[in-house]
Order: sequence, then C-alpha cells, then structure tokens
Amino acid sequence: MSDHVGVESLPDQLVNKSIQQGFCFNILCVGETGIGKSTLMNTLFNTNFEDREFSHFYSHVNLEARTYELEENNVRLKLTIVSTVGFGDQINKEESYQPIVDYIDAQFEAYLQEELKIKRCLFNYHDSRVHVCLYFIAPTGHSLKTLDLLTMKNLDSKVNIIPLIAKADTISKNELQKFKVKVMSELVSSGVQIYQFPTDDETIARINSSMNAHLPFAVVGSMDEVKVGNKVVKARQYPWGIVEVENESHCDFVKLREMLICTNMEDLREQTHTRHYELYRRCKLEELGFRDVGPENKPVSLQEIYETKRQEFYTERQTKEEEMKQMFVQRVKEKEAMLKEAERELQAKYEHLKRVHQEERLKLDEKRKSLEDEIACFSKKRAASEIFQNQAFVTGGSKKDKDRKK
Ligand SMILES: Nc1nc2c(ncn2[C@@H]2O[C@H](COP(=O)(O)OP(=O)(O)OP(=O)(O)O)[C@@H](O)[C@H]2O)c(=O)[nH]1
Ligand SMILES: *[C@@H]1O[C@H](CO)[C@@H](O)[C@H](O)[C@H]1NC(C)=O
Ligand SMILES: *[C@@H]1O[C@H](CO)[C@@H](O)[C@H](O)[C@H]1NC(C)=O
Ligand SMILES: *[C@@H]1O[C@H](CO)[C@@H](O)[C@H](O)[C@H]1NC(C)=O
Ligand SMILES: [Mg+2]
Repeated sequence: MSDHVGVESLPDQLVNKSIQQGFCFNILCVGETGIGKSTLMNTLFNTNFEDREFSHFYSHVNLEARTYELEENNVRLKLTIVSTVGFGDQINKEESYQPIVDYIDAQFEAYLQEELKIKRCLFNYHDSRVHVCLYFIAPTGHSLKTLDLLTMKNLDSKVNIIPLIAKADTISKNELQKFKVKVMSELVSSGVQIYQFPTDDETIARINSSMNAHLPFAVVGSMDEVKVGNKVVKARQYPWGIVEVENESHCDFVKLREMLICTNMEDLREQTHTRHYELYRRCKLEELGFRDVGPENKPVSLQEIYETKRQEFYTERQTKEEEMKQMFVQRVKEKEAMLKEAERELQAKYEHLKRVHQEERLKLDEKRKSLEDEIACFSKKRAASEIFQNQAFVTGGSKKDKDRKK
C-alpha cells in the first residue's frame, strides 16, 4: 500500500480489546496432601491466597476451585486455582484419578453446552476449562509411584501436564539430577504425554527445547523473606544455609514462572481449546451420532443427520413395540395354558371327590338297609312276644298280674 490506510493498528486494536476483556487462566494442582501446592501458588503469583490446610482423612478425592482477580499494570487476570484434596490418602488408591477426570470433563461439558445453545454467550462466558495441570511429584529420589503414572496417564489426553518435583530443597543436587532422568524415562516408557513447550518458531526453538530438557522442574516454594547480602529474597532458611526460591542455581522456580506465565500462557490456553477440548467435543458429538461425512465420503448436513437419527429412532421404536407385543401375546398364551392346567387339575380333584362321596353314600345306604332289616326283625319279635304275653294273661291271670299290667 502506497498510502497510509491504518491496517497497521490492527495489533493495537487486538491488544486494547484483550486488555479491556481481561484474561482468564485456570490451573489444576494435583499432588498429595501437604506436598506444597498452596505454597507454590502463593509464591508464583506473589500473593497470599487465603487458604486452609487439609487433613489426611478424606475417604474420597475432592477438588476445590477458587477464583481470584489479579491485576498488574492494568492487565486483569481472572485466575482459578483448582487443588486436589485428599489425593493419595485413601488405602485403596485405584479411584483417586477419577474425580479429577470427572472435573476436567465437567468443565468441557459446560463449555460445549454453552456452544450448543441457541443464544450463546461465549464472549463473556467464564471459561473454567483447565489450561494446565501441575503435577507435584514427591521428592523421593527413587522413582514414580503407580498412582502418579496412573493419574498422569488418565489425564494426558485431557489437559496439558507439567510435572514438577516438589520440595526440591529436600533432595541433594546429584540425586535430583538422577531423579529427573529417571522420572522422564519412566514417563516415556509408560507412554505419558506431557506438555511440550512449543518449538515451531526457529528463533526461539532453541530456548524452548532447552526448557523441555529441564523437565520435570524441581521447585521450591516459600513466602518467607530472608535478607541475603543487601537484598531481601524469598527463601527457605535452614541451620546450614538458605535456599533462594528465585535463584536458578538453587531450583527451577524461575524457569517454571517464565514458561508458565510469561511466555506460554497463551499457548497453554490455545492447546486446551484446539487439542483437548476439540477431542472431547468430537467424541461427545460422535457419541450423539453426528458426523461430517456420510458413507460415500459426501458431506452430510445437520438436517440430514437429524432426519436419519429420527428415522432410526422411529424404526427402533417400532421394532421394540413389535417385540413387546409378541412378548405380551406369548405371556398371555403361557398364562392361559397355566389356567387350563389348573382347571384340569381341579376337575380331576372334583371327580375324585364325587366318586368318594358316592361310595360313601352307597356304604351308608347299605348300612341303613341292614339297620331297617334289623328293626323290622325286632318289630316282628316284639309283636310275637306281645301275642305270647296276652295269651298268658287270658289263661292264668292273677290279681297281681292285673295290677302289673295296669
Ligand atoms: N521443604 C519444603 N517445604 C515446603 C515447600 N513448599 C511447602 N512446604 C511446606 O510444606 C507444608 C505444606 O505446604 P502446603 O503448601 O500447605 O501444602 P498443600 O499441598 O497445599 O497442602 P494441602 O492443601 O493441605 O493438601 C508447609 O509446612 C510448607 O511450609 C518446599 O518447597 N520445600
Ligand atoms: C489502544 O489504547 C491506547 C491507550 O489506552 C490508545 O492510545 C490507542 O489509541 C488505542 N489503540 C487502538 C487501535 O484503539
Ligand atoms: C517458547 O515458545 C513460546 C511460544 O511459541 C514463545 O513465545 C517463547 O518466546 C519461546 N521461548 C522462550 C524462552 O520462552
Ligand atoms: C544464587 O546462588 C549462588 C550460590 O548460592 C550465588 O553465588 C549467586 O550469587 C546467587 N545468584 C543470585 C542472582 O542471587
Ligand atoms: Mg493447600
């Protein structure tokens, strides 16, 4: 362009807009109780986030999210720190990572729901998707625990993981170097994908790849101020010396702050949106039956998908209905057969009873007849005896007999 048009102000416009809007960044701290999560967050942002200690006696892992508004030179940052509570404290640790996975998925789901709304509000939506997961490894100097590997393996497709060796002041320099190598080789052999600082820009590739070589960062956290020489620094003081948090020959705290906040925050946000969220969204939509191309690699519209889905649904419902009808008929038939069987049994019982009854009656009749015969026989005998008595009276009746007769 030969004359000034004003295209050059585009970056300024973007900057001004971003500043107006403010930024949002969400950190997830995963690590055992008391490993130094809160202290490191305080040290990183040079703020005393009011926080409490958690006990070791939770039966489940919980996640606690807190949002803070920070400001530096008119740039506002809406920072959310999510911390695991009770991680690694259960006897059975098998389900420790599930609440973390669920939390990350829930944030993706909330964003997806907002996207799918008819009246979307993505412009001032409070994005709660986790941009980075700081994984605190205990400074054992030995090796990773199964819990560490399992958790990172389950999170690596959902979030950018930066592994940290916590409380790095409690491990000697030689051991730390060996431990770092060990941790990295274990992560590689377990196939855990950790976040790689971008190296696609040639001029900075060297620095970023050298940073990648420092992973996992060995960090020390402290809000205590100690006077060293003629300046006051954040440090941990021990009887034998002082560990300066911000001295690169003491720990990797500065490297972490540099990479996390100063240079790669935007990349972490971008990766979250374009890689992790995209993966979640794709799986979710495919689960619902959406797809971009049909059977013959032809693009399919939403309308078509909707129609096919509806058709499928109706067909399925019809077959279900038919099945249910069949089942009903079958049931009725079975019931009928059962009823018939019962009726037959009753009938048989009835016949049997009738027969028994008849037999009884016959027996009774016979008895009656014999009784009647007996009575008849008895009557005859009586009649005969009376006649005999009368004759006796006529022939020789005394006065005494007459009285008795009376
Ligand atoms: N040696 C050493 N101690 C540390 C470091 N960071 C924190 N601590 C100490 O570890 C203890 C626990 O620190 P917190 O930051 O409360 O740990 P946390 O992980 O937030 O603990 P919960 O939130 O209760 O699970 C405190 O006494 C800290 O002073 C460190 O880098 N080195
Ligand atoms: C951006 O803001 C600065 C100061 O607030 C102002 O001077 C400048 O003109 C703005 N630029 C654009 C392109 O809006
Ligand atoms: C690392 O990569 C980021 C993003 O590409 C870049 O902005 C930064 O300058 C690079 N180097 C260092 C040392 O941060
Ligand atoms: C870092 O610590 C080393 C050794 O303790 C010391 O010599 C050096 O001056 C410190 N550097 C800074 C920048 O304070
Ligand atoms: Mg804490």
